[in-house]
Amino acid sequence: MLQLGGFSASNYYNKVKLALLEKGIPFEEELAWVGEVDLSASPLGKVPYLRTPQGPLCESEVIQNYLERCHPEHPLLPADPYAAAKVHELTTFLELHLELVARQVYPQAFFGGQVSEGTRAKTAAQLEKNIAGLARLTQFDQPFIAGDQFTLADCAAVVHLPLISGATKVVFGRDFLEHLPVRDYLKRLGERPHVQRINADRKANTALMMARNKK
Ligand SMILES: N[C@@H](CCC(=O)N[C@@H](CS)C(=O)NCC(=O)O)C(=O)O
Repeated sequence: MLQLGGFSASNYYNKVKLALLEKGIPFEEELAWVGEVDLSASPLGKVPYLRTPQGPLCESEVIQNYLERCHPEHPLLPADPYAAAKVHELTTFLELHLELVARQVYPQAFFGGQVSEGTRAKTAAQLEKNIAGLARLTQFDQPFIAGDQFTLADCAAVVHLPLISGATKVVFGRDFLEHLPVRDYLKRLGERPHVQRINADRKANTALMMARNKK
């Protein structure tokens, strides 16, 4: 049985958990908080990681690709190579150019910290530019982010976009995604039972994480 390591408040953990659920692959969850991760499974202590019968794997994109190859039934990638590359392009774009940029202000947005004015200004400028770029890749007007099929890019978008909206709202007083139909997209995706499960688990685990951090 596959074991997914990490915790359900993590967006990258949830990206993989959603793919496992949508593909119908049986798995167990191995709770590992930041700072308590088995470094032989994830050398930088990041989550998620996956324990497979052959050994561990880290990096959510790598794990998703492994799952796709091992379980071609219920595919989350189109068969056409170009269409599949467009799915990866969306995920890569979302993570490198939006999520990792917004992450600079998460300490202030979500963890009661403060980031410098320089970091805030740089993050705001980069995000504005990169969100305009995202809007050239997808209009969010199709049922799913890459077209008419639920794909791995939706597993990423549905967990990363709310964080980018939330972080920009708290730190800059404005949701930087508000001019795109992202809310409608997330509402549509939120009708899926597995997305509902991810969100419920995230809320419960976030409460647990907050309680732990207070101790
Ligand atoms: N590129 C990694 C990112 C994973 C990541 O940054 N996870 C966060 C939790 S959302 C984490 O483990 N942070 C702890 C750390 O970086 O030390 C992936 O796709 O799996």
